Amino acid sequence: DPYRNEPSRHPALNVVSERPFNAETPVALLADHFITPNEVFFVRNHLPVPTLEGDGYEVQISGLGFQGPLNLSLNDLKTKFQKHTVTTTIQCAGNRRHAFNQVKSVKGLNWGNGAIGTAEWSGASLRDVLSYCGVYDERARLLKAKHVQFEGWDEDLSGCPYGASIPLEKAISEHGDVILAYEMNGQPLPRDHGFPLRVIIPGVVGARQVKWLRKVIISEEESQSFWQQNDYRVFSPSVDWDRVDWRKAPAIQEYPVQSAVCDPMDGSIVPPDQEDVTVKGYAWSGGGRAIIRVDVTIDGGVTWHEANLRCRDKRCHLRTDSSYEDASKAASEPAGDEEDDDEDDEVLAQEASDFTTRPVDKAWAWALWEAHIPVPQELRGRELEICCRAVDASYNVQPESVSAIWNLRGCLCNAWDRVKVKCTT
Ligand code: MTE
Ligand code: MO
Repeated sequence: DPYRNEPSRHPALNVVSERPFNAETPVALLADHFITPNEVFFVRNHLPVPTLEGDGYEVQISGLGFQGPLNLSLNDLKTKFQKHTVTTTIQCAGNRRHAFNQVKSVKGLNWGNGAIGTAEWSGASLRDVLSYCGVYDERARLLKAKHVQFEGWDEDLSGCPYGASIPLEKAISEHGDVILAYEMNGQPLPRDHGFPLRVIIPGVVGARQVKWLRKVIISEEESQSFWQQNDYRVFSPSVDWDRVDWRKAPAIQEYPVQSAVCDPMDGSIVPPDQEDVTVKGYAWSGGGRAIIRVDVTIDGGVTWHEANLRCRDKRCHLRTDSSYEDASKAASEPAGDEEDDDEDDEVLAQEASDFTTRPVDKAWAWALWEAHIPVPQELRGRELEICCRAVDASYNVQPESVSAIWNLRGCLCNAWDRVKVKCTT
């Protein structure tokens, strides 16, 4: 049984599939914590979890620009390179897929809104590691290197490992903030999240952020893995499984703009005499594009209400541990110290609303939001549909309908989120 050595898991996770293990964070929990706790962070595994030891663990770096493959131990990564921390949101390309299934069924795990989370990841910067190995911009270009491939220790029955790649540019850019992470929220990586090492690629879809990292390969070609070539691509709604040609769409890298309602939950009940309804959720965009606005409506888009944003953009950039003492202190505080956390968020909420002083690029982490919407007399006692949509720093906005972006594999569902609540007792 390839699944006999799976780690134990927190009972609060909403399991989407047992083998391989896939589970989402309960959405009510997402909206309440800027940093998602490790134990309830969503898990997306394609294969059994490999059993690895930190001692003796090595990652192999090879490919164009090298004399030969170079092996770096976990200890090398911890001692030869500066430790960097980046606060970033990871979202699965299949997050919110259930909404596509309501239009016409798609192939894939039926994720709700909880295949997303935010953590503080620490490790060596991939840029530092590659430059240590002798890969620097000019030389890499001369050698026609264009991609960095990653392979995991998890394998399918034919011995094929999970794999993915990103453009070399993202890996070696000063602004890429890609790290080989050995810590998640100040703890060694949990087994489900890649122990002992994974790659964290801010602003990019979850599928490229390979866990249980075994190899890094600099190459002219993209990863040839199934997941890079024949999966995680998006086609027109008219393309079906008989006609799909995977070469006709690029592999997903940066995620588009997204938001979802976390509270109230779909199908919940709001007292009929309530004068206003409080709505909470998350918003995020790929490529470091900050969320600049979230709009919420309860009347189908006739009236929009602007939500208050809580974000920590200033802390989302890659940083060395010495320069952000307050942040590392906050991260090491025991969980459950909620009061301090909230105060912190409020200060930042004020800063967040001032775009003349706040940098809007490289916002790797999400914004949490909250709106208080008056319920007009005529809507009380009825069923309400709450919709939200976010706008990012490039003024990208979420599309209105799910059917317009339906695709056979059910990836990148970012249409307005819609939640129905009943105003009855
Ligand atoms: N890495 C390996 N080795 N194997 C996997 O199955 N799944 C990917 C990515 N990295 C995967 C992987 C996908 S699709 C996602 S969304 C993220 O891991 C999820 O990361 P998490 O499980 O830590 O939340
Ligand atoms: Mo994913």
